[in-house]
Amino acid sequence: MKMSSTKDDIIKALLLANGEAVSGQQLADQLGMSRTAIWKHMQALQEEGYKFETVKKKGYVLKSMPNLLTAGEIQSFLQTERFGQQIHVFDVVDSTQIIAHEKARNGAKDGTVILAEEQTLGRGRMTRPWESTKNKGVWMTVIIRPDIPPQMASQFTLVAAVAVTKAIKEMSEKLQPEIKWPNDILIRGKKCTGILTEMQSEPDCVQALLVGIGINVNHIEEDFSADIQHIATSLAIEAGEPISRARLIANILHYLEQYSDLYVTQGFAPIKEMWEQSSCTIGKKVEVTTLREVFTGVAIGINEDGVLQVKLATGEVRPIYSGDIKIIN
Ligand code: BT5
Repeated sequence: MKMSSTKDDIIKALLLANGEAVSGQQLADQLGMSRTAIWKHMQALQEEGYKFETVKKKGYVLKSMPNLLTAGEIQSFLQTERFGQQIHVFDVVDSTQIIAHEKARNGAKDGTVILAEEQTLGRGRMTRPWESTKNKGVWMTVIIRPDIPPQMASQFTLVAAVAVTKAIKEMSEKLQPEIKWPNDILIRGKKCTGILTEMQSEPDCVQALLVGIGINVNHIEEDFSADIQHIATSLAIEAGEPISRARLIANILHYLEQYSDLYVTQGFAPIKEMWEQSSCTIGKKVEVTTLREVFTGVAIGINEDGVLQVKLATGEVRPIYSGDIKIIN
């Protein structure tokens, strides 16, 4: 992991000071340690690429940060009660889903976040690979412990899609994300986000949901492999400017907490409405690929369980529980 929590707390305090100097003594009092200990942490932070100005008799002002994710920076933007109170940031992992499964089994709290700068075995649905370029994206798993039966878990993908769409929209007016059923977020027809929900459960109750969110944030086109260049895009490409990953993550956690709670207390109806408003699927002719067959029809909506309804030429309406769709027009 990249940072100890004391260093995170120092960065958070300096960020919250908004350009004003914070003295070594203030930091020492706030964190319950000696000024010498604070000074040592400041040295270590400088070695990691943080730049400070020292204002005489006043203290430290944070001038710039390395372009790396830190729990402290994310937490300085957080407006949540539970989500993101615990954030673990790794340099390289196989998959944040694997780490999250381990942490969940060991009792990680509701809203714990696992983030990595790079994944070597990032995964999509049905063990498809998920390309996770170093330092460019948000590769994150959120451990959620909702009080729901296992059959309500799959709707969490849609809850997360609504939360991420809302958070992305707030990063720049130029970003107009749309949801493609069930788990893709597209901008101008190209995929910028994929969501993967996994679960640990007893027969009648969910122990933990592992909501994996992969977002291409600051990629330029060459950062994508030839395999996906024609289907993938990043927020920076679409907005025409770099996007702060830390702000985006804090924003996502805000809406994810809010909409998870909404779903648990009020059921799927309010989520369904928001999902349909952001969807680019409804009313479109689609080609549906399930494990068993491929067919075309018109996507007419999702039902109260989040199951896609596709109307065939014969007039029959078929429920699609899982699978992939391609929008034809
Ligand atoms: C998804 O699967 O879209 C779910 C992706 C979830 C990734 C997150 S990252 C954090 C967490 N840790 C993980 O290991 N996973 C989660 P699916 O609908 O099956 O789409 C997979 C397909 O998307 C691949 O077959 C490629 O065609 C395409 N793809 C792969 N990497 C991509 C990328 N970076 N951007 C856009 N498309 C990509």
